[in-house]
Amino acid sequence: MPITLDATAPDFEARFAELLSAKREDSPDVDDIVAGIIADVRQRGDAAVIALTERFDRVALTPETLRFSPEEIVQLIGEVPPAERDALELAAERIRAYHARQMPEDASWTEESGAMLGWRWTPVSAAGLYVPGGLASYPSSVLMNAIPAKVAGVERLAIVVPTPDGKANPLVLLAAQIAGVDEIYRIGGAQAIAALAYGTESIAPVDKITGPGNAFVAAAKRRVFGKVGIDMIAGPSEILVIADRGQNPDWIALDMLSQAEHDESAQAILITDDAELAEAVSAAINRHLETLERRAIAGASWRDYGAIVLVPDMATAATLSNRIAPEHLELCVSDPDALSAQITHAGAIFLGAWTPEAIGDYVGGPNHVLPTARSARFSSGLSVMDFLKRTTLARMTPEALRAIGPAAETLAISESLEAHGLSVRARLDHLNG
Ligand code: HSO
Ligand code: ZN
Repeated sequence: MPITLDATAPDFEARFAELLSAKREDSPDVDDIVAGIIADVRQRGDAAVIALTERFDRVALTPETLRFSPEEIVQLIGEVPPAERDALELAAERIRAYHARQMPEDASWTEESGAMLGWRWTPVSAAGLYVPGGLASYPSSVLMNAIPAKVAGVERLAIVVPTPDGKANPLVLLAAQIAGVDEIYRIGGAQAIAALAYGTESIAPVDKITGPGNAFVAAAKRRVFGKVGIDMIAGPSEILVIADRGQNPDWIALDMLSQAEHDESAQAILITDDAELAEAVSAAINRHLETLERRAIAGASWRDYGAIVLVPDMATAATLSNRIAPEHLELCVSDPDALSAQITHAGAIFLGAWTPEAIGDYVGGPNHVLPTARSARFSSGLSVMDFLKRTTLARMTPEALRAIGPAAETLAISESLEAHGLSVRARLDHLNG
């Protein structure tokens, strides 16, 4: 049974602390295997990738067929029904418009001395996007990863997606095409991450790798970090709903189940000041769990990690929510704006009863790659920033060097870095004739 907590009970702090520290993912230790795979790909390139793909995906490839050909893509994409194509295009348009607004401005200014300072943003040249095969092969995630990269100006965007037993997902290919992806490779696992990071004869290396994956992919991303940039290591999905009296319990139940159905380790939590609503939501969840297609997954998530927290007021709800720092936060309350103003840690906020979290997963516009496992305390969802770098700019004038150069010289001497000091002194001496 999911737990029910009462914020006014004497043992609440202890039980809430337990909820916060519950370890939801026991990721198997695959690091040794992954290290071996990466070494193999670095050493043997295409040959290693091909052998590993044959072993894990049961697909026989050649250097020529590692990559989907334009003809294959056109043919597979042709299978997608118009309604799904239209929906993907609408989603892509809205995600593109939202992320275009995130583009940061360059800045520069001139001080009185004539010194100029500033910074400039430039995109990474090449990015690689991992798309899982099988159950979690989400076309929407292709859009969420690829569009920010393209909006940021990434020139070369490559996708790797495993095709177990040769089966490709046409919707994934269509999403890639709509997003403007340049290359698609039918490889997956740690070998795909290694190929993207180090390159092979047929796959040019990239500078940044994003996208979700299983424990092998996560371990590989950790290992190639430093050689390339990575996004985050995403954990199982989470939703926290804060609701007050008068809300629709059935809608709330479905919103909670929408994240619970992702993963047995997903977490859905309700915080409310209305015990009757809590009862009604719990009953509605149980009712839906009898018929939902993914009831086995959603049911396990709800049973093992679900929670209902009763609070005396909405201020307490906000405080507890900030301690949880949820990936998704729904404010199903009469005044969502007032409550939202009190939220300091959350990946994404959904305001009011008319905003199911699923809108954010697909068509709202904001990114659905969000910080999980309380990392919203210190990080943000995927954005154009993940594909941009900031370069700082400085230009001194003789007057500026006269004004601030001596302090640099003093600090250089105090750090025993003589050449540093002399590089400034030589110019100051020149100025002094
Ligand atoms: N809610 C997931 C993303 C997703 N939902 C993809 C549906 N498709 C991320 O937390
Ligand atoms: Zn979702």
